Amino acid sequence: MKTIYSDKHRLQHGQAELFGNKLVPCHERPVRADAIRARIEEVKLGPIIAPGDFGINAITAVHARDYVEFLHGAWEAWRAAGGEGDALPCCTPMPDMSRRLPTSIYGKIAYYSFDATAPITQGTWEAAYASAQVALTGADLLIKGDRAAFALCRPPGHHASRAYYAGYCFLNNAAIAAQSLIARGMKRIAILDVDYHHGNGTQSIFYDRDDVLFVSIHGDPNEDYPFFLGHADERGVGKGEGYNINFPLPHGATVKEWFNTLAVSLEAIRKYKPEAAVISLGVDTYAGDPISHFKLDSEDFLRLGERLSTLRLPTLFIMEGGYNVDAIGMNVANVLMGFEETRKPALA
Ligand code: OKP
Ligand code: ZN
Repeated sequence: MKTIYSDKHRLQHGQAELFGNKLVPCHERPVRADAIRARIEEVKLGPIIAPGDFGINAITAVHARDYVEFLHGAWEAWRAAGGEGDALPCCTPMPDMSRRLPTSIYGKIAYYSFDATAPITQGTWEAAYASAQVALTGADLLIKGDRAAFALCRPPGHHASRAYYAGYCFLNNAAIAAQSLIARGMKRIAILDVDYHHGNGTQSIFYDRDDVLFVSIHGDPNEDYPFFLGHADERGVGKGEGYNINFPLPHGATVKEWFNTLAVSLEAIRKYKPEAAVISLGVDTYAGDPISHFKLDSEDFLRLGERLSTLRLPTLFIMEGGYNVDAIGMNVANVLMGFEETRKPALA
């Protein structure tokens, strides 16, 4: 399968994120994508290609225009207002407050964000835009008949919603890709989010829709980020009811439980009969991940790829999380190789 990759990911290199009670070096850093790319080359997964440009409209099909305009100009406004270093929010509005957009850039940053883990830097817009185009190029390959593609997106996307950024994410690459598959004629898309963290943004974007099924396996939001979405009783609303499926698992979940949950997820996807699958691929389920609590080992990622191939669907992999830089390349490539290996037709 082809990998879509842009060097522009490097333009997102924040200095620090708020982690517990301290500012620590960002977990989401450029070397992540470099390590994945290097491993893809090493195992000869297939050609690595540059993204095309599918424009801004494919992005505003998912995100609010005012939010996109804010992201586009945020860093300059921050600098013009005397902001130093990267832009981080100081607060976030609560439900009993007004939802009026402040005129101050400090207030705007608070208005459009949900936490202080996604620093806006000089290159954030350009990197996030390129990351979305990487995803859109993957969707384009599927439309043109490729059976699978790997969008090596960075920054990731699944925590970003229609009008807010969060958790290292600015534009929701998986949602943008899924929406473009629909716009280009597909009737039903299944998004399976296997990142350790719940894909709150993706869930919210498609919550009232039945043309995109969202299924997620993740750390229980009682115990883990993003805390305020990801519970099993969030099942969708209106005609979207029944088309949002969450599988929260506790910190101590075993690998066996995780794969059993994957089997149930795949069954739900089969029942939905989608035309394509979009996989929000995070490998922060790895036992050695510095910020997560599941226990998958590198071999388990081969198995994950094999299981995903049993859907027999055109499949677009969208890179999300994974923060053990020494293992991220192997873990991601294992998913993709496991997928490719088992979809080869059996020898007669
Ligand atoms: C992004 B993705 C853990 C704090 C975590 C933000 C995590 C963002 C994860 N104590 N803060 O889903 O991999
Ligand atoms: Zn994650």
